[in-house]
Amino acid sequence: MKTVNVGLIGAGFMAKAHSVAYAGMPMFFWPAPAIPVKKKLVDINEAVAKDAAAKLGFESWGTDWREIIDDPDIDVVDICTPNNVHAKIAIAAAKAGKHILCEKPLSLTTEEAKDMYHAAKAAGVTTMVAFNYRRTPAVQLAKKYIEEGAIGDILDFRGTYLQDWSADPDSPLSWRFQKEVCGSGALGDIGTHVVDMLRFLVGDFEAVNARTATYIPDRPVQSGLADSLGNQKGSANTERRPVNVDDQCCFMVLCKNGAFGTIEATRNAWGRNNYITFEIHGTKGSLAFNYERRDELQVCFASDEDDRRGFRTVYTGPAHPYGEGLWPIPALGIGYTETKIVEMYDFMKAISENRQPDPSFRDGYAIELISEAVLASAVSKKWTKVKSIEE
Ligand code: SOE
Repeated sequence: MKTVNVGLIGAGFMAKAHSVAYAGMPMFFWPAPAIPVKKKLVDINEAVAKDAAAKLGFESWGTDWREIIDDPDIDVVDICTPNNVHAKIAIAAAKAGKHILCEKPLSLTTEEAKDMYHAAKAAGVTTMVAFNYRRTPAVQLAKKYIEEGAIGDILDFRGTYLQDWSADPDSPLSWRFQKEVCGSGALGDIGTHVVDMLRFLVGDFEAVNARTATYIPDRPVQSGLADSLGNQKGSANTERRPVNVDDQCCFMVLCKNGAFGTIEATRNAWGRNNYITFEIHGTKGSLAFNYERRDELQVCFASDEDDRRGFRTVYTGPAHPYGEGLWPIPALGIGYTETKIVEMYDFMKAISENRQPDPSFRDGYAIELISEAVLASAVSKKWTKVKSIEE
């Protein structure tokens, strides 16, 4: 069976998620399209790199990402770094002929996204952006209902991604609050996941009208290298520095097919942990999903008898997308790990079939163009057209 040698850059939460998925994917999907081999892990900090490589099962480690690019044995470059270095690593990887998996959002700016897309296209390599939530079987089932016309023409939709890990004003100023490193705040970090899902389900966005807000203008400087995602609180004596990105972002969307929607993202919603939801209303029915109950899809059909009409729950299982690899009885329950395992399956399958998967760098670039329009609209306070991809 074909093996694919992986070089992973970064050693945080995502490095762990991807490493578990590389190991687990062939245990779920057999025969696997390719067997990932964890060759080398790189992090700028030597101790962190050494420790992560041992813990996550990599054969070797290093401190310079160019070691991975220059290594002829590496087939896949997996980018799990903060957003500000995605572009330079991805462009170098493409030029070296490596396939690329990049964490979301794709880049800091649309210019970077365009360059990444063009570099990968010119090199003919397979690319994927790690928007894993669309791979939840219930989300794929929603797509199936829509494609089959089961809910008719889509009229409108609403999507949310609500978290509370940074709602406390004393939670630290990680890189996720510094524009130079992250590009945007709640919008890029979590809003783009919902944009990806709704773009996948409903279609391309034409224009947006947005409002963004920064609720906590400064935060305590974080100590240590790892992003603590709110778990390390500053004390009264800790130096505070400004936040220059959005804590909350809400926007209306007009799709190219005429559907209208709203999308909301915040990391300041006390009580909401990973509250990714959508509701889609069509001329013949509705669909609703909540990631906190990720094995369920709520469906309602207008054609039901008046006295029976209402949302029913479909629990995903072997009859549903990815069911052949996941668990054998509906509602045994999948988790975050399974969404990443499925992501790795689709990525390895695309590599072995020499094609682009969804979402590829082209989709990542399209989402950057949407984010750019959202941020521009929040300033102009006007409807703003989403620019087209420059092929
Ligand atoms: C932080 O908000 C975060 O880790 C995001 O960056 C991830 O993409 C999301 O899946 C979980 O929350």
